[in-house]
Amino acid sequence: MGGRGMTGAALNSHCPFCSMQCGIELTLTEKEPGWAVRPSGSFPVSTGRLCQKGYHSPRHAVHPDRITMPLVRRVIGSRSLEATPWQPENWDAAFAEISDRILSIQAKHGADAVSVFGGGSLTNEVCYLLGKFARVALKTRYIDYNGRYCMSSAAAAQMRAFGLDRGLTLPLDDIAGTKYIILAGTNIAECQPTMMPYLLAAKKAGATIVTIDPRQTMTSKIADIHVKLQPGFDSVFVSGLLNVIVNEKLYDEAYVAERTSGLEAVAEAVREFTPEYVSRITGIYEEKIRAIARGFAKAESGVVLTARGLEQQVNGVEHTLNYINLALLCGKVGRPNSGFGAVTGQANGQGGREHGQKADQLPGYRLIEDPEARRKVAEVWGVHPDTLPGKGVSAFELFEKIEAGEIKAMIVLGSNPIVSSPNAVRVEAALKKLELLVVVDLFETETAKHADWFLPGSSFLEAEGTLTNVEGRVFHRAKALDLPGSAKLDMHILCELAERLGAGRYFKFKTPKDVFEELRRATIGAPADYSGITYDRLKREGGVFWPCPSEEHPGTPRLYVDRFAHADGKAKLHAIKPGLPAETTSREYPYILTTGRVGSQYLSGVQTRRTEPLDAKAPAPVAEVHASVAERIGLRAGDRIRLTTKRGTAVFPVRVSDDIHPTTIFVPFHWGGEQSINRLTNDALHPISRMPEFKICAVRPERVGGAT
Ligand SMILES: Nc1nc2c(c(=O)[nH]1)N[C@H]1C(S)=C(S)[C@@H](COP(=O)(O)OP(=O)(O)OC[C@H]3O[C@@H](n4cnc5c(=O)[nH]c(N)nc54)[C@H](O)[C@@H]3O)O[C@H]1N2
Ligand SMILES: Nc1nc2c(c(=O)[nH]1)N[C@H]1C(S)=C(S)[C@@H](COP(=O)(O)OP(=O)(O)OC[C@H]3O[C@@H](n4cnc5c(=O)[nH]c(N)nc54)[C@H](O)[C@@H]3O)O[C@H]1N2
Ligand code: SF4
Ligand SMILES: [Mo]
Repeated sequence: MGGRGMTGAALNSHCPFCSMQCGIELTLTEKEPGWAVRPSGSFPVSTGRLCQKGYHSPRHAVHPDRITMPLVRRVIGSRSLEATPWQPENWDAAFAEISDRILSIQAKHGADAVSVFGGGSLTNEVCYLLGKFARVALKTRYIDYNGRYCMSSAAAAQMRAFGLDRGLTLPLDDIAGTKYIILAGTNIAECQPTMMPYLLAAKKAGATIVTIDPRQTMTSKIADIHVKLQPGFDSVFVSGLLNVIVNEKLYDEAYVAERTSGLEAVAEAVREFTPEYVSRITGIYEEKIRAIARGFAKAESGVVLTARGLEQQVNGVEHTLNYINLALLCGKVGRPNSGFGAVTGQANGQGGREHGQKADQLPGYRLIEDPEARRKVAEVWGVHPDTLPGKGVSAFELFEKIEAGEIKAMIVLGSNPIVSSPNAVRVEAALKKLELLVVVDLFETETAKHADWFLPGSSFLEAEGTLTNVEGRVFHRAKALDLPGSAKLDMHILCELAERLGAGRYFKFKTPKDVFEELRRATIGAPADYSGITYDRLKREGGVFWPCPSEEHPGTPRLYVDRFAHADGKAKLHAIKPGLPAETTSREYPYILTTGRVGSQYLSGVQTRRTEPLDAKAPAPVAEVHASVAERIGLRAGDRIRLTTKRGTAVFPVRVSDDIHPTTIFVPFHWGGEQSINRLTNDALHPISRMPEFKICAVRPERVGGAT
């Protein structure tokens, strides 16, 4: 542990991985591995539990691979960047040289030639600073972040339906008391494991649980009904449920009349989606459709949760809106033990999308094109509103702009886009075109391999700050360890760089608390109002739900109790016309490739691949295929499978089972290089949310002979 903390003392922190943000208690010890982790008793959300990732979470933070000083590659002559060895450099030289290069690129090509790519694992303070850094220090419109690949379809849908976007409209405690739970495209058992006790408590008290997924997952094991749906058919399936609910007049008439608008259009849109018709095109039995529709509508309380399964599609906003229609028609939003939720993914997937990392956004979920929002935020920042740039483009489109030569430099902080972006070969080629790539990370990631500068940032154990969990609960995470070597806090890297860029007076923050105090002011009266939240309160109360407009305000665990956030106070129902995926199967590419996660790896794998006990459980990606696929391509024991899409090809070990829909092949995405499934995925984007279609593309499987 290298003297980075006090041996024997119990240090409080939070697991850095999923959006549950379980509390951990870290004790440094003399024995290998030098520390011990226990679930912390003081954070109520995780009910004294941790999953495997939480128990092993400190391991990557103290890994010898941590880069602990700035590194540079100055290309000389005709050598390529990748062939040039890293050289250590001191911070002063790093800041001086990086800012010089930024300023000279901007002098030549304009302010927008420099871009920023952020992440959802960062604290609210760093997300806020990153947005301000882009707009005030770099004066560029081009900032976006990895949450675009994550929550953007859910966010667009919730904004449209409710007028506000907070992942869950209800606290987790409400879920434990509900009577009917629909889990669509969400594999909670592997992705938010400590949420399972809430679902199991509900089940024990008599709740019915329905899972909708092309695979029988660990989560579907607790379901009463599993709907094995072909990817892309959620809107069709939900329209079938709505058809039954409308025809049998099962909807909550008083609630729908008083609290929503748009019933007629929805009734009209679902008219043709009779259970017979939906059954014919999805293969789901009519009786199952009727049973779920009746069960959910008649239940005294109910919850619908969605996640990336149906959101990461070019129809992801529409699929989500149809699930929201279901919850609204049955009067299940804004009532006790009821609600809708799009389950947030990353540690700060919620706060990360509220404070200005998004291309069109200012802090507090304000819109950068709204003159009033610009005026308010500019006032807090001490700049003239006219100096703030307009909105930029989404994460993937940043790479398209690099391709087109419009963007010449990028700062990546808290993401590994070469592994996590769709059509990753294209993204890698784009990054190689940059004149300047600066990566702030803990490790030399696949993305950092193409950087001119690597700056060692801070891990979760070293950076104090606030995050906002899956429920919309803001909480405080204390610092547990000192930084390794000469690594710096992310916030200090941004502030010092801003200083060198001539904007130092806007970045006079010493501590995360200083940043939070400004964030509070910048969100006064905003949709995501944090102004009543203070560090003291967070430490005292174990978290506060936003919106929280004053220090006397208790916070808002349950949203929309009296009114929705649209001007008329009503939620909007949306008539959904199911659409096709961007790529449909063909004779050449006869199957659907879908991608996702396994329980022991996390996102681009940078942290968990360096956590031996986790990595040992899933050291490489395995393709899941249905037995009929194996039979068709003549797969034998020990064989591997070659998957080919229009964009690329890769070979994987195979798991054959009947748990997956016969049309579908699943591969997890946590690896880079030859093992990267994102070299095959489609970069088609949703027209509004700009979410890539990670969950559907057309694929050809072929047998690759085994050892024999
Ligand atoms: N272990 C682990 N936990 C994680 C993460 C991780 O990488 N590893 N990542 C975190 C993050 S950032 C996120 S966003 C969340 C993601 O959490 P989830 O969204 O739950 O995870 P995924 O595995 O991407 O997708 C969920 C399910 O969608 C199904 N699916 C695919 N296509 C469709 C479809 O068309 N319709 C429906 N209904 N289902 C479909 C897949 O079979 C899969 O089981 O997890 C968080 N937690
Ligand atoms: N095919 C496919 N692709 C997907 C998805 C999918 O389902 N299928 N899901 C998408 C989703 S939902 C997501 S969220 C993205 C995520 O994709 P990425 O953003 O690439 O995910 P991470 O692996 O979390 O990358 C975070 C990086 O930041 C570093 N890091 C962590 N904490 C800190 C910190 O505090 N400071 C600094 N400076 N660095 C830090 C880590 O070391 C790591 O290198 O992937 C997307 N890609
Ligand atoms: S459930 Fe999520 S936050 Fe909790 S220990 Fe597991 S990965 Fe960490
Ligand atoms: Mo995510």
